[in-house]
Amino acid sequence: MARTNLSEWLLHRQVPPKLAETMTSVAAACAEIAEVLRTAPIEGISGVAGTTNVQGEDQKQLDVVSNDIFIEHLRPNRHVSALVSEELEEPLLFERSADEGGLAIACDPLDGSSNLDVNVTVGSIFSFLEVPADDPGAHLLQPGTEQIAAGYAAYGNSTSLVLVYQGQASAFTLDASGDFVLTAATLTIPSESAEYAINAARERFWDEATRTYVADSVKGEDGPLGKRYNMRWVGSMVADIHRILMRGGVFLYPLDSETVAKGGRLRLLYEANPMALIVEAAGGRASTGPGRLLEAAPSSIHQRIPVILGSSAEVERIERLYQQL
Ligand code: P6P
Repeated sequence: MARTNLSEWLLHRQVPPKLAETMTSVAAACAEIAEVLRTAPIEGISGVAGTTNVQGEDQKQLDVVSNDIFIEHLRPNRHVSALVSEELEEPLLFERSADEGGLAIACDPLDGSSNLDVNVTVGSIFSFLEVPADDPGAHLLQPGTEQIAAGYAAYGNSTSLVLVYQGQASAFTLDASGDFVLTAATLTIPSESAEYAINAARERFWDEATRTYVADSVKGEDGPLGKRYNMRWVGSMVADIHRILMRGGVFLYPLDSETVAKGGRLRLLYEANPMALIVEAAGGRASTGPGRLLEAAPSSIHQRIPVILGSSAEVERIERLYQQL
């Protein structure tokens, strides 16, 4: 099979040079993170950093290292005006001359890092926004529909890179030479599925819609949904979403009685929005429960949001429950 690499894909998709160069910078950061993760336990850097991030969560050393790698690759890129990161309380603004800048990246440099010390897939999630080069910091709170591209890297058995641009999501795999090789030109999520991903230990906090959906799924063939369901929960969003992109399913981190005060568990700008853009491009559906996720208006760069996304028929089923209950 003729091999297409990331550079050839960017040309083929006619991605504008500024964005193409920036997607290349992010891909290079992900390739470097993959390399660091591969031997992290030997280097003794899989543990906690002894610091907490803006969310008050213990930072892993690799959270900080991954964030630094993103900065190292984006600072020299003259098109990038700003970086929003889960690991940075405030946006990082880069000094650019009058004819430079115009792009911002919102990222979670290393998502799922609580899985690092048990060698479970983790990932980097990123979103590309256009911002005025002369005042980038004032224009970062854009709804997900405004993203000009998005993607994630999944550091698993192999390193996958998924990118979405103009309504088409593609997947690449990192080869031994450090090049990303196209392995799926167009990702499509089956509209029907029988696999849901939720942290079932949170049942006591769930709202009625979530409780009803999961209870109906557990009833299997004899229940109202008339088919046998399976459950998966990796505890790493990138791993769960990648599985859904590859074979369908639905991912739920809904608003519940414990997370309602914070607006949800997952972050809007750099976890939910990029994943929602990818899922919708693949024919899936992305919801907050009551509404379309990509239309949520951010109020702060670290805002949290409920996330229900994946196979369209399953997400629609859940949305109908939110309307009824
Ligand atoms: P819980 C990882 O910390 C993360 O942000 C996502 O990657 C993952 O889906 C979720 O949190 C796991 O949450 O409550 O099951 O630990």
